[in-house]
Amino acid sequence: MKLKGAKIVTESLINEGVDTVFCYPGGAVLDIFDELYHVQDKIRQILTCHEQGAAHAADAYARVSGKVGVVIATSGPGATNLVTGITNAYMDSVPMVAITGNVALSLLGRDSFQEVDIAGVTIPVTKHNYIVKDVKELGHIISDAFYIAKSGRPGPVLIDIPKNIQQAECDWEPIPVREVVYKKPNLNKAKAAIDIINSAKKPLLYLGGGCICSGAYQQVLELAEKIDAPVACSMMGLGAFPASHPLFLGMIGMHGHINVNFSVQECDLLIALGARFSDRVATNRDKFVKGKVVHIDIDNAEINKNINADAYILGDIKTVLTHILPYINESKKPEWVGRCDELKRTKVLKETSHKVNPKEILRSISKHTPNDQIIATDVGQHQMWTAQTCAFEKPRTFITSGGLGAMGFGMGAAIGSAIASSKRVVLITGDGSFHMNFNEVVTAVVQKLPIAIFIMNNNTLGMVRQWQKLFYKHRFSNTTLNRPTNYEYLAKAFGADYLEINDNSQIDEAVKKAVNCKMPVIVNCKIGIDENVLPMIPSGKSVSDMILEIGENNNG
Ligand SMILES: Cc1ncc(C[n+]2csc(CCOP(=O)(O)OP(=O)(O)O)c2C)c(N)n1
Repeated sequence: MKLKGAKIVTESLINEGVDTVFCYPGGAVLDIFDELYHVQDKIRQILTCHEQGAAHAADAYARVSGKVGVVIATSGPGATNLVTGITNAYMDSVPMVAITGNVALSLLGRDSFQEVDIAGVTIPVTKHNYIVKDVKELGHIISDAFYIAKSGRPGPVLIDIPKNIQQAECDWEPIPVREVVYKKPNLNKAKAAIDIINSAKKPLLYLGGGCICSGAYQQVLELAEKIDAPVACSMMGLGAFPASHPLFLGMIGMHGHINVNFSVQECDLLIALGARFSDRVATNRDKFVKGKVVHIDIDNAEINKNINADAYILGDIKTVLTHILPYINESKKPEWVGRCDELKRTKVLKETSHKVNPKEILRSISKHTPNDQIIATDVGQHQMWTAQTCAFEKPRTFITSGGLGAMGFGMGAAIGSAIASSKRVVLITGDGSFHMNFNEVVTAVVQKLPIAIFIMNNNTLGMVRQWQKLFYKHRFSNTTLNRPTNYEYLAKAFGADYLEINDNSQIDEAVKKAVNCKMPVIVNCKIGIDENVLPMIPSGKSVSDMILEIGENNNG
């Protein structure tokens, strides 16, 4: 059948199983939006306040649902506003398709109104991108884009569609959706890794986000229990293993639990699964691990990139584990497990009490929510407290900006999470981060999304203040906020509810109310300006340099 390019876009999206898009219109995508108008019953369309919010929402939608997130924006500023969101998805390996309009082909390259070479801009932060130059290619490009976004190591793909291509007509037939099929690992090549695993006396699993996007929970659990290996997660891996399981140790890395980083020092084998040894985990690459390393990952480029592997297997974690598990010998290691337990019991951070203790709020949230509660965060201290304190029992429940660390991720992420799950979502944000994206509270109100927004309001850009204390002798350059924002008025102005926590004694009641909200509610948590995130291994340093307390008046 003969269709307009813009109609090919909507038909192809429907054909790919897309039921939700996050979007913002403009001149260069009017044709596509006109077609979206006709398919409102098939594709839910979430109009955000800013394209960045739309991109973060599409990203979180993908993380929660396991599907490809879709965002649509206009040319020029619409397209450039997507860049942070696209980069965020790229850094955290999230499948996303971003569709942008552009000026007509005849106007490209002439500095036309709202013309930006968005394909050029996003080359380093997309898995692949396209400028559609012929309407006959459009259907295949969309089909390829979805396949590329979700196959191998997932990531974002951008399709830039000039206006005349949206208006041109050509024949279109639905293209069968290509499912991702993973190759079985070559067992001969995997033998070295299997032998090392079978001979380890003190193995430790290090789980990354790859375990979550692969859906390998059952296999990871089986491996851990079969070889009696305690389990550490990177921030991106939280939720890949139930936090209540006796073998679970906690989070690894710069702000990881003390015991976990000590266990890594003592293990004779670290089995990294879908994890990439980022500099937030291997803060000092030379001293990070003394034992052997077996690395299993889907991305060849990750092998020996940051940490050398004694053996590796390339492939999707679930597929690889399914095939190698029969060759892994069952073995009990009570001494090693006991040692890790002892570290877990004894290497505990001393917590001092505060008027409003942010960790107390997070513990209360854990207590009053189901074990599949989705918690999204922004970026800063509040993010690390959440990662350290909340017990993530299920995969796809901790939605956070890992690799990019993008303040402003939170509100969009909470919206995408709520829409993907049709459930109540908790957002933990900071006063700095919230000011970057609170416009999207309006989107949440319009969509009637039950999102409990906890602002850890410390009147500062807390994480940066902490670095200024430690490394810049308490010179607080541009981090103390003193903003007069009245969060109650702000909530009311946008149509959201409002609660306040001024004292630890108010925590439980406020949390209970907030996590039962039916509409967005802002909870203003007035925590102290000098709360710190500890422990901390400074960049480039190792476990022996771990900081366990920070004096407030010691001039750094
Ligand atoms: C877009 C962006 N700009 C700057 C930073 C640098 N940065 C990292 S954490 C942080 C402070 C965050 O402050 P806030 O959101 O109030 O959270 P807190 O650390 O106080 O919990 C800043 C400025 C960033 N990560 N992202």
